[in-house]
Amino acid sequence: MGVQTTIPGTHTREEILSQPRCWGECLRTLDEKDQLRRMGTLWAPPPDWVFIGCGSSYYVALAAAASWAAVTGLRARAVPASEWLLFPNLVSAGGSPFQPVLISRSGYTSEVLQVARQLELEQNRRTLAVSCATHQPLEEISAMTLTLLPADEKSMVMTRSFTSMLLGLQALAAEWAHRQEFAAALRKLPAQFELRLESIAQSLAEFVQKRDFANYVFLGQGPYFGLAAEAQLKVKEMSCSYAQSFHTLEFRHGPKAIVSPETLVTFFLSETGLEAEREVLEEVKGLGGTTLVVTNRADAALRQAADLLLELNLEVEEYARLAAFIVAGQLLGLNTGLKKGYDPDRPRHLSRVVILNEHNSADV
Ligand code: F1P
Repeated sequence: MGVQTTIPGTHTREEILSQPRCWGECLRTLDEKDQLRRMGTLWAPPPDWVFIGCGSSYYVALAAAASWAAVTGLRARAVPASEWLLFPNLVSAGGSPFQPVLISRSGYTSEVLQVARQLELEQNRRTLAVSCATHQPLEEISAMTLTLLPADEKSMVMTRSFTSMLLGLQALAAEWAHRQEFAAALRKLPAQFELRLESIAQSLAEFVQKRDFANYVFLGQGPYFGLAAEAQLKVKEMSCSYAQSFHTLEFRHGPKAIVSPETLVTFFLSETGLEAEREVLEEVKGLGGTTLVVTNRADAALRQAADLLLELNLEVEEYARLAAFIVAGQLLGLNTGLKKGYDPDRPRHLSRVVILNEHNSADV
């Protein structure tokens, strides 16, 4: 066991708190290099978009696909790279033309590279890629790569790479659909969230110090479901706690049996589905659960039902706020891991990239 060289969680904390600055840097770089406009002129937009990744990058794909459909009006879905490899007929059923987008912070993940090679080399399909690294295999295989270098991390777990790749894909959607007002909203987000981040980080740290939980549930609908999935992964990776995610209203259909005061149920509340989601929140509170509510604006009823309320108060449209919402899940994982004596910079059992070799069954 090497000598501990830094305070546990140092890199991860710095990377989480650097996100507003990082987002601004990534978006400015894309604009200065005119990368989005060039990507937008590559080829005619096909009718169906498929976003592909693994782990956190698959959850980027979930949030990016929801954003893509909302911003462009085109069909968009997310698929784990392993599904593409093991069940190709399920994911490309119907044979209609589609645009694959491959998402990988490192550009080295074996399953993503296998899909990229199959699509580009065997099926002669042009792929788009998004990554936080350069001079890596995915960039060499894909027709064009959106590279967000300021977002790369020293840490194992993905935090600013997750939000920056989501923002990069949302900015590409705005470019592709000529949605100038949405493009402008994305560029306003960093400065607005910078003003809120410190108080959110402080509230979460204090809350985690005061309370202990046996398990964690994260709920979200629409584009927030990908964020709920990412939040449960952050808490698992950084604190080795039991965490799950569901579509908010799905929680009623059985999983709510788990609710107790030791269950922390986090709601990523949408604007679009607020009234229906609020009812689940009040039901969980009535069952004795502990609630963490992440919302853009809160009314008296939400304040009443939340054991911890994180109100973002951002002056940008709903889909432009998604990157800011997930930060609460990142900070919950970090603080919980530190409290439990783990080092979030060195999560148990994990590697920064999953490289499969000839002995791994997924190596198809
Ligand atoms: C994907 C990934 C991460 C996970 C861990 C292992 O990496 O599964 O989501 O947190 O770091 O790798 P990448 O393809 O985005 O580089």
